[in-house]
Amino acid sequence: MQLDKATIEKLAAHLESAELEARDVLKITDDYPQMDFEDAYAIQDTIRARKEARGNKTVGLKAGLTSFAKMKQMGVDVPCFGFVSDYMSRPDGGDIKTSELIHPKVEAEICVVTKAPLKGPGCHVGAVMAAIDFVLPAVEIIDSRYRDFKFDLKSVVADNTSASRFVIGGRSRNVEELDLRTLGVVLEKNGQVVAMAAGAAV
Ligand code: 0L1
Ligand code: MG
Repeated sequence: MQLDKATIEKLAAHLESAELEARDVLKITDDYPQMDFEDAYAIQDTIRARKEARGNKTVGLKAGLTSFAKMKQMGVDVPCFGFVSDYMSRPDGGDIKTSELIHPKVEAEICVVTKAPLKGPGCHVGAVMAAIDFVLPAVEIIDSRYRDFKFDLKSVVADNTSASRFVIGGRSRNVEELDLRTLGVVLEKNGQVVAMAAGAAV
C-alpha cells in the first residue's frame, strides 16, 4: 500500500460524496499517481463501510469490465470487482431518475444467486456451479463519478466500479438449464433494437 489511512478515508469521502450529490470529479490518480490496487480496493471498502454504517445493506457483488471488448477498450486483461447496495435497486419496469445521476449508461448483466460461500484461491468452476442457486436477468446502470468517464483501472476500482443502480428481472432459471455462452440479450431503446450480444462476450 502506498497511501495512509487518513488519505484512504479522505478519498472515500470524496468519491462517495460525488456519488450521493451526483457531481463529477477528476480521476484520483491525477493527484495520487503512486496509489496501487490495494489502495484502490481499500478506498472502495471504506465507501462500503460508510454506507453500511448509515444503515445501507450490501445486497450483492459485481464484476465489471467482464467483456473482452471493454477490457480491450480499457487496455486491461482482468475484470474488476465492486458491490451494490440496497438503495441502488429498482423494480423491474420501474423508473430511474436520471436527475439523481451524473451520466448514466446501461449494461445487460447476468445475475447469479449463490447458496454457499465461495472462497479462493483454487476455486474451481465445479465449486462455482455447485454453489449457484439460480440465475436471473439483470440490467445495471453504471454512472462513473469521473468526468466524461475518463479514468484508469485503479481510479475506477476506488469508485466502486461505477456502481449506481440495478434492476433484477423476475424470471429465475436453474443454471443447468442454460448455456451461458449462447444466452442471448437484445437491448431495446423505446422499442428499437440498439444492441445484441451473447453470454460468450464476457
Ligand atoms: O460494470 C461494468 O462493467 C463497469 C465497470 C467500470 C467501468 C465503467 O464505468 O465503464
Ligand atoms: Mg456492469
